[in-house]
Amino acid sequence: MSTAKVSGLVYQVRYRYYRSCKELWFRRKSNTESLRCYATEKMPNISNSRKSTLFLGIVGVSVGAVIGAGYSYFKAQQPQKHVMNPDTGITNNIVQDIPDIPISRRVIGSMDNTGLKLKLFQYPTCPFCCKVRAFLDYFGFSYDIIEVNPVMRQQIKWSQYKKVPILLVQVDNGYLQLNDSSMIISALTSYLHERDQGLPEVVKCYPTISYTDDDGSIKKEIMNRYFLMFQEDIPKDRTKENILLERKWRKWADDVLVHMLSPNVYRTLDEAFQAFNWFSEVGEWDKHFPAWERFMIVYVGAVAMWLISKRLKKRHSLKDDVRQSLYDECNVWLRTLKKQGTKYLGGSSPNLADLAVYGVLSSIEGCRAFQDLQAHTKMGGWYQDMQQFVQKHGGAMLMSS
Ligand SMILES: N[C@@H](CCC(=O)N[C@@H](CS)C(=O)NCC(=O)O)C(=O)O
Repeated sequence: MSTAKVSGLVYQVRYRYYRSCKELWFRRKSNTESLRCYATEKMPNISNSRKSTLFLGIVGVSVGAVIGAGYSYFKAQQPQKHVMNPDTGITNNIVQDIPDIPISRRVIGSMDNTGLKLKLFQYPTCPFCCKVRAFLDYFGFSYDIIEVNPVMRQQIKWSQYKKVPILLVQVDNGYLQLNDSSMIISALTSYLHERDQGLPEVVKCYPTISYTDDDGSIKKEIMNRYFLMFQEDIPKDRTKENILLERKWRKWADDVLVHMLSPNVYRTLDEAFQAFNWFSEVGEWDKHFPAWERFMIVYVGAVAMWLISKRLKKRHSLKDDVRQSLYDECNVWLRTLKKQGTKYLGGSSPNLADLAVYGVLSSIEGCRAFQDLQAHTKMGGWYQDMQQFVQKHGGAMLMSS
């Protein structure tokens, strides 16, 4: 890669990184409102020296108040402290000591010519994991799957990041750890377009930062996770507009559509048990976990999720009839496609937003909520076409380009 290309990329990354940081900075309210000035109408009759002491005192207090107010105002305008997370920050997060965890399943993409050795730690029906699998399958990657026990999570004990999906990419000195579904998808897509850089270089474009939230808690955020990193020009088959649109709807899948799922899937205890039994079936939990563990996951998981889903319904302001909220959001998606006049958001073939929406919905495919969705909306036709595309590795031509 030429120096010009590298500096172009570095500039883009810096620009996007600082811009994203800026969005995270929270400003505290100014407390200058609390300052008031009081004046007495008439000075009491007191001696000159006492008068000058009083005068000096008043001047001192006023100057102090002005400086204090100025300082508070200045501080209030400053961004909250944010720090690069040393574990998953700008330097690649390489893990060396991964215990020997048995692989649950191996997926072979016959056209995969990347040479990447990928391990996906997942729950089979987690919407974020389904999104990553939809992406990997569509583009025809080969990868190993490791099923994680969702209650004990012993398969990811080695990781500081405690959510799934986690993708490990084998590198010379260990494994490069990629956390977060959207970051995984953006990094791998960028890599497919710019292979001469190497994945570790691409991953540097997605640093993690920590920041203090309004409530004082420490939060972490992966920068640029919806951004594709092209070194110079955008690819010939893309326009700036469709890149922006794709990004917008990828975010929608994570921020809106995903929140429709739990209240619908765990709407009643009966539906929650039915859902967990389906999870057990697709994840082949009978093969990967001992019977007592499976029994515990299904029973503890179903009751816990049924209870939690009530809170999630409130938190995300779903309607009393939660199904209606799910139908409404899917209709928003269908109307967008109709307005654009194309079968997929990507045009005649899917883009990353189509894959995200499909991936999220595929996580509830065996649940009653999904049957109801098909019966009450026109989502079924689009979904089945997407499924064909993904299962037939419709995007694998990018492997050969
Ligand atoms: N932003 C993350 C969210 C991942 C996430 O929340 N995963 C859930 C499973 S669906 C999780 O692992 N939760 C923690 C847990 O199960 O203990 C992503 O897109 O990958």
